[in-house]
Amino acid sequence: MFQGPLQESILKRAQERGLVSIQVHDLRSWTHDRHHVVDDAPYGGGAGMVLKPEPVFEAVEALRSEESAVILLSPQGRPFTQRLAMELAGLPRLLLICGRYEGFDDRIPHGLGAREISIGDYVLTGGELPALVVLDAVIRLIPGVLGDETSAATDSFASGLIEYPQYTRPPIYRGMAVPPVLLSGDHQAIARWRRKLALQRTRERRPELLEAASLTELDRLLLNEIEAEERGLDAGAAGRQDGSSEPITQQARG
Ligand code: JFE
Repeated sequence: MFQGPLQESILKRAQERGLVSIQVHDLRSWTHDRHHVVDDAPYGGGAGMVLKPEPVFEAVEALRSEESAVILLSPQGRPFTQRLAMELAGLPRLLLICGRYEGFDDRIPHGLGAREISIGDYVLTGGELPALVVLDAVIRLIPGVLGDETSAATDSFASGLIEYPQYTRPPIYRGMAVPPVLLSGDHQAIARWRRKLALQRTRERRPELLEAASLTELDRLLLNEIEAEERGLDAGAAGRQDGSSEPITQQARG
């Protein structure tokens, strides 16, 4: 499950450049029985099996150093966010524990002082894919991993809003036009349009982000324009003052 994602593209290059070092271990190496059993039935009954504490404690004790932050991937964890990715990117060493079955003995996170992290409110079959998601989000924040031209500081969520829509050539594709303001060369008008679209999309798709964002005077003005357009007041005109256009054919908005 790990070799594919870790041996491709940016994560591969980051390792080759010595910017990060990743070791994958098999929990079964820390069992003592003939069949390398790492699961057992839950106390109290119920369906499914649970990850046993002994192999996990022995593995973590063998692998952790003073500087290791121990992380357990779990649907019951704290939400993984860009903020948490940035925090983890500042730590010297992470030890990610991936379970299987229907969960793990709760003495594992407690006894190891592990931070339980969830990558989202859906249930996967194990912690491997969540661990890869965390690795990917964290590693790309390590200085030198992305090209110098790319700044993780300008990513979605860095501003607290989701990003404005982007376009590339051709200017018209299958009847869908690139908003003319982007071809105008008017950098101030482009910046205003982008900010407005970021606000509009955030309002439509992630209103809770808009509540938490710190908005400028211009943002309030742009939101007023968006709300006026939505109410159908001044229909058309308000939307075109900023250089956006009516679509040639139906075009998804925001
Ligand atoms: C494991 C499973 C039913 C676990 C622990 C280990 N965000 C996120 N979704 N799914 C996971 C994380 C995840 C992480 C580790 C995992 C799922 N499972 C399956 C099934 C209850 C569970 O509670 C086993």
